[in-house]
Amino acid sequence: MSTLTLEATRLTADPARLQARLETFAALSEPGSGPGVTRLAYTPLEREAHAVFADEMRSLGLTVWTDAAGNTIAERGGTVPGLPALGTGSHLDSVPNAGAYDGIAGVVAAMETARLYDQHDVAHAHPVRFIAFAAEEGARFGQACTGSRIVAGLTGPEDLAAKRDAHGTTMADALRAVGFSPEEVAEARWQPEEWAAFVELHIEQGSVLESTGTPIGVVDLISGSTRVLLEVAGRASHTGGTPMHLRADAMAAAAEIVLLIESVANDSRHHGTRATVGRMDATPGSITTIAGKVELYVDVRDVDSDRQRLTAAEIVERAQALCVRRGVRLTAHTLADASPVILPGWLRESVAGTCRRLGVDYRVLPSGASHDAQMVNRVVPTGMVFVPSRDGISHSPVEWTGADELALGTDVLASALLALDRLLAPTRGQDDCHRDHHHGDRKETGA
Ligand code: HGY
Ligand code: MN
Ligand code: MN
Repeated sequence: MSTLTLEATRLTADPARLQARLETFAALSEPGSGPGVTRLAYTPLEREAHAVFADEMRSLGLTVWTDAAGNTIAERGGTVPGLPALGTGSHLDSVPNAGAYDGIAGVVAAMETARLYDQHDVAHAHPVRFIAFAAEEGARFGQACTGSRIVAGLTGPEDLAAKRDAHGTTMADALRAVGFSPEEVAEARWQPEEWAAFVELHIEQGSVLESTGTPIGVVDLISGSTRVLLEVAGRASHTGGTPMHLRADAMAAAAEIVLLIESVANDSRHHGTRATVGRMDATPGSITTIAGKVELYVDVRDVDSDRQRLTAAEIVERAQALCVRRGVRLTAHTLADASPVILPGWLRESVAGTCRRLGVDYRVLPSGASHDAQMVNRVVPTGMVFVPSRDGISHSPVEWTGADELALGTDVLASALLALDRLLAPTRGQDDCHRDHHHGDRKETGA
């Protein structure tokens, strides 16, 4: 393999190839599921998308395998034996009626990076692993980032057996249905010594980059999320025969809870908190029956770990008091709970240095959304590159990022990984231990 000097050749991604991959994945959507893309966690469609990823990676001569959690990993060998891996990737599952970019942008950027390295016969000391994570979206089972939580050792068989979707299917059953054994997921766990660094490219899913005209985001912090199911139990009864003062109306109570949640997130103590009820299921859901039961799915996000949990607790407490006043019963269940994560500064600065070297304008910013990077960072130092989202919209069929915008992000990603390869490569005589644990005080190579 010829050695590519970083200064000599800027790796330039092909927007048309990126667009073609995005369209291939977007076509893998549940038939009859309505607008946008619906490819939920641990479904046959998600596995089809992983097969598309695996096929292209195999065509480049990479070694490809799928782990016990359903994550697909493709490795391009390094030139120095025995070094830990660099990694990049994102997820291939979607929320219902999603756009074509959330998660997918990071996977197609990883695929394009592998192709650029092959095309330019790039040599890198560390092996580079390109990854498609499974089950990142919490839309189906409530918990987000399951594939990456498993590699980080944060989720095991008991979790998988406890989480259920709207049809009562457990995550464990869904894994079995697509050919995996939930009892074996611990085999997918990553060992820190096998990894050097990881960088995920993702769409911003907000409007900071677009509103400031900045093409690239370098993420410093990823928001946490606490998700709670609130079950309001009233008394189903005839809407005509039951006078207003004799009701235990679960829907009216739920409606007041939704507005309570909005008011908490909007009050002066909660700058930066986001609290949402995006789903509400009423039973029996009939126009002539007062709702006997309503389930509200609450999502609390914050960049401050304490405030995130305190907000969720305050919401439950105040909803409880409201229900007592209304003569209905409240039960609260925590569905998922992930802490905000501050990404390592040295890695963030290395990615920023790559933007400067490439002459690409960038902005350091926090992520309002959760990401696989949040879980991966528990095992290996992680960075994130954002590309703009039009109108800041995501988790919607109108989610959109320009192919040229994604190509620029891919240029940054491909070069940033090579800069990390140089930054972390063992130098003659330097003690490995020193290298691993004190790279924070390294001079920035500006590479
Ligand atoms: O919900 C999230 O923040 C991510 O899109 N899974
Ligand atoms: Mn998402
Ligand atoms: Mn995502």
